[in-house]
Amino acid sequence: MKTDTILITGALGQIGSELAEKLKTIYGKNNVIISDIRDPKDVNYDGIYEVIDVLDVERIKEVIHKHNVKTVYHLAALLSGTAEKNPMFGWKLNMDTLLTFLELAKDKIIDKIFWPSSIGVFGPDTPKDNTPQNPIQTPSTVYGISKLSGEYWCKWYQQNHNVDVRSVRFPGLISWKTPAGGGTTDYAVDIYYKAIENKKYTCFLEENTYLPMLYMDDAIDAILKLMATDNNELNEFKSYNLGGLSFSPKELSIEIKKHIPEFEISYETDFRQAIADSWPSSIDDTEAKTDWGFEPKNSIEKMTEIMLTNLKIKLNK
Ligand code: AKB
Repeated sequence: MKTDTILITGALGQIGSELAEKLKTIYGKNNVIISDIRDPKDVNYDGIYEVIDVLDVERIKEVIHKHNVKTVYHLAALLSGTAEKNPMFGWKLNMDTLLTFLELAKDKIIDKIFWPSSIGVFGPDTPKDNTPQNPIQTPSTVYGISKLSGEYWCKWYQQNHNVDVRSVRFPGLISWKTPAGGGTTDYAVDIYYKAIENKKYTCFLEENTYLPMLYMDDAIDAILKLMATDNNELNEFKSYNLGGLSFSPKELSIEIKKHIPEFEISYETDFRQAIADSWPSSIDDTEAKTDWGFEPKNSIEKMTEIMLTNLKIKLNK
């Protein structure tokens, strides 16, 4: 009999590349199938890689059948900046593909789904500080509209078809292994690369724009904890608020200067400033803490030290 396996979509992205390594150590290399749209010859991965265009439902079914996939971490998506520039494709990619996996779970072809939502579900009318789990939500970006609609779809499939789907609202994620791509919070990753390479960085957000952020290890830990929680302990579907950190570009630059005193930051805002202005500054994640033990461990100080140490090695500096 074939063993049940895990499939990660968008696995070569910022979250997927780190999640795959972690899942491999838990479930074994042959039980974690990673997929992305990139040609295998451009992929350096120790394990099973399948090319999947997530809009191709037949190809998804083929891979699921081939490997007896039972759990899917569906990470493929366009982030806020990219979706705003390509709204129809952003909507199609973010919505159609989630519905594909929800349908597969409804039809009992797969058992369980993890799907990330985002702080993008909040909007200009949402309280900005310590944003609660269920405030007014008026997203003003294509990304936010797609994530909020996705949350409602997850809830509908859970209520009407008993689909086991779990979700968190990620804030900006910071990591050194794989660069972020297409988001509004990406400055908080780019800044470290530029600080090491050029000792200066031009930020596309204003100096006092506070946004919620989380170091990647805490994000991966959150995914694993939520997915390991017994279904009976979780009430009706909710995409859990995750906070962790809250800082501005200016605060982050001060932290970097402690390690690289010559580092200089300047500011040239672009369209992403309006997106950031519509999002919360900090998040109330009490429900994630009480329901399944979310416990972020990294401060801005610790994260900066880890980022700079590892990026210096990675960039050979
Ligand atoms: C983005 O900036 O689009 C993402 C997010 C907060 O969901 N990092």
